[in-house]
Formats: sequence, C-alpha cells, structure tokens
Amino acid sequence: MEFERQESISVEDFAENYLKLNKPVLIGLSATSEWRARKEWVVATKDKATGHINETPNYDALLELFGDHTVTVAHCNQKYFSDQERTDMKFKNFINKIKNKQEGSMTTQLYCKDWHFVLEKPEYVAYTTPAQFSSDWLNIYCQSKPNPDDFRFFYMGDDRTWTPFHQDVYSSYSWSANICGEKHWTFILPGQNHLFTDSFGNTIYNIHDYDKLRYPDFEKAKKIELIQRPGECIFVPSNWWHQVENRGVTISINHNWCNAYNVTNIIGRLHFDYSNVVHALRDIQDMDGFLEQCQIVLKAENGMSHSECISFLLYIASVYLDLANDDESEGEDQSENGSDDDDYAIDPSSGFRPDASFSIAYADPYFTSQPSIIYALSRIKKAFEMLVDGTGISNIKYKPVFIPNLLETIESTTKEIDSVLSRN
Ligand SMILES: O=C(O)CCC(=O)C(=O)O
Ligand SMILES: [Fe+2]
Repeated sequence: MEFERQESISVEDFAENYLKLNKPVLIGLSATSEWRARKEWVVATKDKATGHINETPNYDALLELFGDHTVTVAHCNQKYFSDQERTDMKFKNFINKIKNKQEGSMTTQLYCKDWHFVLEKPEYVAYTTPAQFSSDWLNIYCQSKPNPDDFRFFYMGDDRTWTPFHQDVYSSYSWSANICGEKHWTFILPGQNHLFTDSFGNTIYNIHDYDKLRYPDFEKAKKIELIQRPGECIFVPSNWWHQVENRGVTISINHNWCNAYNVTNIIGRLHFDYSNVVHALRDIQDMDGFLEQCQIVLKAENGMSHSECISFLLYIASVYLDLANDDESEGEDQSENGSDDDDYAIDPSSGFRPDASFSIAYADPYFTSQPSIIYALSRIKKAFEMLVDGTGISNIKYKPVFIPNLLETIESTTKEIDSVLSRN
C-alpha cells in the first residue's frame, strides 16, 4: 500500500477521506508555511559534501527562546521496559551536547520528547494548528481543567534518534509537523497485532531489530513506509502501530487528539486496558475495594480512569449541547455572551469549567456546522452506551465503578442528546 500525499486538502475532504476511514496521509508544505517555527527555528546551510541546501536548527534562536527550560530527554540506545530511558536536563545543556558533536560523525542518541512547550511559553506562538486537525476534544478538555494541561509537544532529536514501535496513548490520533530534518515512518496496517504480540502480550520494541524466534511471522506483516521532509505534516490514525527514525537533527511539533470520529476507539481502548488490569490483579479479586483498586491502577498505568473518561465526555457533550441549543434559539433572546450556562449537564463536583466559547473559537467552522454537531452528539451517546454496558471488557463480572452520581449525569445528558437528535 502506498502512502497518500495531499499537497493541500480541504477540511471536508480530510474528514471524509481520512478521519472517517481512519487512514494515514501526508499533507504538503501548505499547512506550515506561515509558522514562526519554520521561519525562526531553522537556517539554510550548504552541505559540504553535496553542495545541496539543507535546513538545520537555528541553535542560537532556540537557545534564546528555550535555553533555561527543563526538558525530558530520551536516551535512544537505552531500553527501559517498553520505552527508552529518560532524564531531565536544561534545554541549553541538551543543545550543547548535540552541537558540540556536530563535527564528528557520532550521534549523541539524545531525543528531547513530549515537551509541553506551549504550556510553558504560551506568549510565543510558534504555530497554528492546521484546520484539518482542529476538532481536538482532548486538548479542549485538558485546557478547561482548573490546572490546565495538554497534549501539544515539541520534539528534537539528534541524527539517528528514534521512537520505539507503539500505538498512541488512549487510541488518540496524532499529527506531527516537521520543522527540520527527516522522519522515516513505518506503519503496520491494522488487524495484524497477532504478528507482533507474543503469548504474554509483549509487543516488538524495535521493528528493525527483534527476536525472530519470538515473533516468527512479523516479517509477513503488511506495512507502509514514508519519508517526511521539513514543513510536511503527517496524520497518524487511531490505533495504527508505528515506529519513527530521525535522519539529521530533527525538530517536530505534534499533538495527540481525538474527536467524534475516534471517540468510541477511546472507550474500546479504556476497556481493553481495564481488562488487563483486572487480569493482572486477579489474585486480590475477592478483596474489599477490588474494583476501586483497579481504577487506581488503571489511572497509574494508562493515564485515565473510567470516572475521568466520563468527565471528559460530559464536558465535550456540554459543549456540543450548547452549540446545538444556541443554533436552535437563534433569533431568540440570548444571554450576553450567546451561551446559556444553565444548560450544562456537567456534574459540578467534577471540577471542570464548561467554556463552550473556547471550543468554538478553536475548531474549523466545518466541525461546528449543524450536521457535525449532530454527528458528534450521536458519537458521544454511543460512547456513553459503551461505558455503561462495559462493551469490550473481557470479564463483565468486574464492571468498572464510577464516582457517585456520574451514572445519573450520563443518563440526564443522554436524554438531552436524545432531545436534540429527535428534532433533527
Ligand atoms: O516523532 C517521533 O519520534 C514520534 C512521533 C509519534 O509517534 C507520533 O506522532 O505519533
Ligand atoms: Fe506515535
């Protein structure tokens, strides 16, 4: 299978052909051409050997911007469980290590990853999210929290740094834009997990160097490979396994995100991870508080408990219900800011601040059109159903527990969704 490339693509075509079909695509330079990061973080240099013009990091600009920040750096030659060993260091020390070896042929194998640079320096607007990726429920929700966090990252790695074989957190999508350097991506087509999973559930760490006795059939796996160049942007679909290698010092910006098209995958993954936790803790199944314990372990190992997932969905539901009701009451008297805060079905004890205006400002108009609102609400309803039924949990005897009142709030929110769906 060939990797698809689109020089530029409308939001609607992207939704129809890639979000809906959950297929990867590479978008050409159009998405990033105006970014400050593309203009200020790179310099054009002439390759001594070939005479070609290359884009390399503008170390001085990067040092001035971020030098004193602390970043997490992976040591790509040191395996740590299913990931790489990581340490914290000042960004300036990281840059100096990479810079000072430049004359030699060696690589430091150092890879600065998952750095929340927007949260740390919001006043420096390095980029704008391409419209195709702007229906981003995960980041909208994270930024609405009393202590906002996010899934917006800065990556910078020396030549030959790499990211082990994985699928993305929570079955989210990712988009990743290259600022300089090249990324070599390998995607394994969906439906082949059995080829890279052993009988204990362990998956391959490095697809270019793995134990052929343990994974004898992996060489038969169907894959797609792609080289991503500076300024190009890649869409990584939900649940697709992939590995990435950098060629040349490489900088990228990426988001993990989700929306109406993959929200049910988020629940499927939560239930898969939960089933594994129930299984891992099987020796204490008869203990009091077993189900609560499972939620604590689920949160610690996978980042999200059931209650948090529900709070996330309730928040997003409140945003879309507000949009739907605003639309409905167009022309009627509205409150000053055009929204009606009393309409939120969110549980106040969850501590989340409904702020529909944030999401409206953030998403491309295509994603807030009436058909998109209806589609989103129907997918949220489906996700609630899966949560309540325990769809995908391997041993339904151990249905997950939620914090008190969440079930009732799901019920009342579903009723509100139904009333919107029935009038459309
Ligand atoms: O760029 C990398 O090293 C990894 C990026 C990745 O895995 C992703 O964007 O999903
Ligand atoms: Fe990834």
